[in-house]
Amino acid sequence: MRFMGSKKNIENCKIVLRGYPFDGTASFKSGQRFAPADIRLNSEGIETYSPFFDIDIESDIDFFDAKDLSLPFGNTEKALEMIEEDAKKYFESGHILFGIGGEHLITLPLVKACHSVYPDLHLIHLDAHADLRDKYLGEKLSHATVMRRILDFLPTDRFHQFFIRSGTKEEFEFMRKNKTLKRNPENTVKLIGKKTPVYISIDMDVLDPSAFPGTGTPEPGGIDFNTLIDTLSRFKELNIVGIDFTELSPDIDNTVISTITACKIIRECMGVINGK
Ligand SMILES: [Mn+2]
Repeated sequence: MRFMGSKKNIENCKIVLRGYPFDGTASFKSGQRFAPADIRLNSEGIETYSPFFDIDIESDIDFFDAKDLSLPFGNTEKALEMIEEDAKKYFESGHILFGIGGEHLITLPLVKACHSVYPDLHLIHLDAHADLRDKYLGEKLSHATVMRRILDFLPTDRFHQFFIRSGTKEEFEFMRKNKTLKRNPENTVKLIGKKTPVYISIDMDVLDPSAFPGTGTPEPGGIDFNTLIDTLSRFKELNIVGIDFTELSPDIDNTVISTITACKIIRECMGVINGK
């Protein structure tokens, strides 16, 4: 089964998958714009049944494939505006938006749109990189500044980072000062509670490059696949209203292992947000 291309009707589906093929600020290796198409193609290669969550995404999960949003190249601000506007209509209609990047900057308009509908939103951020620079290469809008831009409107006590292992001294000082880097997912779940709306952003380079080489800025010392799934499963009780998956750059890994891993994580994420 291909994830995307389902014939279901959007009105009957709680979850909407949407591709955002944008890599306009990728500063090292790019190609993240090709991820949604490659994920569609390779989702055929995995089972629809998840033994971990005991769900079959074909029969047990109602998700709608809204395909990709066509975005302009060379105009970052315009692309971000379009993503925000597009995402807002799904949040306003009560859907859980599952955004497929694209580079990590797409998370800024997605969280902005989500926050406009859910003002008490919390954000969980899984990544190798802190993404807390104020500017990167002179730019305020970058994959390396995305979380800092989100903190322009989201209070730091509603921001929870996991597995960060790379950043500047200033970024690590920021995380220490504001206590944004968390170690225990269960404590975060207790803190947030079961009713408060939550958005989860997953940068795939959170995985070790040995498990996920197909990404633009690989960072050694990462977690393995099972640790990621185990961590995500702890968030099952939360009221997840949005989730994104970013930074797969399929052409960097011609073994296709990274794309298949992406497909499996997306399937398991459906288990995490199932029924909410
Ligand atoms: Mn990253």
